[in-house]
Order: sequence, then structure tokens, then C-alpha cells
Amino acid sequence: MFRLFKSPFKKLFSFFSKAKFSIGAKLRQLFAQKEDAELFTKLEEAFYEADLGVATSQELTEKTRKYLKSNPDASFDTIIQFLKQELFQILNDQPLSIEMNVSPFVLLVVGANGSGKTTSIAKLAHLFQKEGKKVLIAAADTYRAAAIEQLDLWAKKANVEIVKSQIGGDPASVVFDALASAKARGIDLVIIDTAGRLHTKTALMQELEKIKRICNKQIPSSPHMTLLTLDSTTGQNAVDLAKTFHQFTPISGLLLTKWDGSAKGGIIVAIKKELHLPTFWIGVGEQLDDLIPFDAEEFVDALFSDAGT
Ligand SMILES: Nc1nc2c(ncn2[C@@H]2O[C@H](COP(=O)(O)OP(=O)(O)OP(=O)(O)O)[C@@H](O)[C@H]2O)c(=O)[nH]1
Ligand SMILES: [Mg+2]
Repeated sequence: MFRLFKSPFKKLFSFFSKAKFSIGAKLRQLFAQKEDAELFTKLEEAFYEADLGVATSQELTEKTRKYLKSNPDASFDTIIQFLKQELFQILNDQPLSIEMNVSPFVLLVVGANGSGKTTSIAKLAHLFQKEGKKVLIAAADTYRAAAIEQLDLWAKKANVEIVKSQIGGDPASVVFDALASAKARGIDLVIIDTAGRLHTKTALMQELEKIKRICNKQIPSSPHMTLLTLDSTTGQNAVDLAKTFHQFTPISGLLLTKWDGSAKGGIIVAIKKELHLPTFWIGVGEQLDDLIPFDAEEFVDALFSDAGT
């Protein structure tokens, strides 16, 4: 069992200085003109711009309309509290811990090109290694020599084991070898790195199915967890992306990357609402310790922290 606690060290708020978009400040501006006939249209637009998705944007706007009808004198502060509570309810309905009651536990990491898979794998390897687990990473992105080298470097930095092949090797066979080796060496956790892929390229998506089949062959019911890395700045098409990945290899949850550069993360609300996928971690930099366990309350507070309430 691995508990996802609030981070005592790094705080999501602290990255707002670099934020390019700020929903809180935008709402403050809108509610300063409460009498504006188009207030609710603009409000819905603001939610949409924050990547909350069509369904959530409409629902939140409707709820705010009702809230203001029954509380016409509500201060901006209480409106923000109300919105935070609504988003919190969507996001908080998720597991607080990850059951790791099998050994080796197999964690497959998938995602679009450059979304942060390899870096996040290094961070996760480091995290679990600190927890006392024996970690092995499998370099199943065999398309580019640089990808194998990058993972090799991270494995050295994080001081974990790695199984790799030559460039151009079959990714599924690297996975096969890695799991065989993990079983033989008493490894607790295997993390599989995969090549970045466009969710619209069916052949590449089918390769993930093959990797999943091979996992299952070596260790029945593995992979035990599949994480989708999602760049914070991906925007609305992330819902389609997550949906397609989910079809080819069932996703357990998300790891939202690059929050430090954008402080934009409404997309995880859209994905939670539409696909019921939770978020487990947030990437906040390029170093091994730059990973924060997801906490719904902290996340919602951070999302609105520029509201000045
Ligand atoms: N600022 C910041 N940069 C990140 C974060 N996560 C990853 N990166 C950077 O994003 C770039 C791509 O990261 P990778 O880990 O190589 O992404 P990938 O998904 O493995 O990429 P491909 O294997 O090419 O598909 C690198 O320059 C990373 O340093 C993060 O949380 N914050
Ligand atoms: Mg990579």
C-alpha cells in the first residue's frame, strides 16, 4: 500500500509566478461587473478557457447562476469558496492510496510524445526507491537511441536497475525480459517506459496492446497500474487523447506534468468528469524530487490561488 499524502515540502501554489493563465484573476474581473448581462456566458467561457471541459463548464455556470439567485449578495470570496467546493467534489472522489500488494508490481507509463514519461518515470523510481522498494525500469522506448540513453542516465541518477535492448528492438520483448529479470531478482516494482505516440496512430496504439499482453503473459494481471502522462498545457484535446489511450490500454490514472511552467490543470477536471480517471501525481520540474502527490484540496486551492480571496 502506498499512501498519497500532501507534500510537506513543495506546494503547488508556489509555481504561480510563471503562470500564463489565471482563472482566479479572470473571475475577479468578471464578478467586478456582476450586473453584466453576459456575465454567465463569459463565466462559461472562462471555465472553458481553463480547460475544465464543456460538461463541467456548463454545469458550473448553471450552479453559479442558481447560487447567485439564492444568494444575491454573495461576496466574491464566497463565490470562489462555492466554486472550489464544486471542483473539490469532482476531484476528491478517488483512492487515497495505491495498493501494491503484489511483487513485482508492474507500472506501465504511456503518453503522447514529449509529455514527460521518461522524466516522470525517473521521479517515480526515485520516490519508491526512497520508500525502500527495489525498483527496475524497462526501456521499452526502443525507437531512438537517445531515449535509451536518457533513461539509462536517469537510472544511474536514481540508483535503480534498468533493462534495455539495442535501438530498434521489439519493445514488447524488452518488457518480457525486464519482467523475467524482475521475478528472478526479487524486484518490488517494475516501471515500463514506452515511446511517445500520437493517439490517432492506430498501429502505435496497438503496440501498447501487445506490451500489455506480454506483461500479462509474464505476470498474470499485470500491468497492475497504467499511468498516462499529460502535459498541463495540452488543452481540450487531452480528453480525446485520454479516451483513446484508455481504449487500447486501460488507464488507472494520470500524472499531470509541467505544472511548474503553466499552473494550468483544468484538464484533469474534464478528464475526471468525463472518463472518471483520477490524477495521482503532479510534475513540477525537471529534477528527481519534482513530483507532488495529488491532493484535491491543495489542487483546487492552487487553481484559484490567484483570485486574491
Ligand atoms: N518544467 C518541467 N519540465 C518537465 C516536466 N516533466 C518533463 N519535463 C521536460 O519535458 C521534456 C520531455 O520530457 P520527457 O520525459 O523526455 O518526455 P517523454 O514523454 O519521455 O518524451 P518522448 O519519449 O520523446 O515521447 C524534457 O525536457 C523534460 O525535462 C515537469 O514536470 N516540469
Ligand atoms: Mg521518453
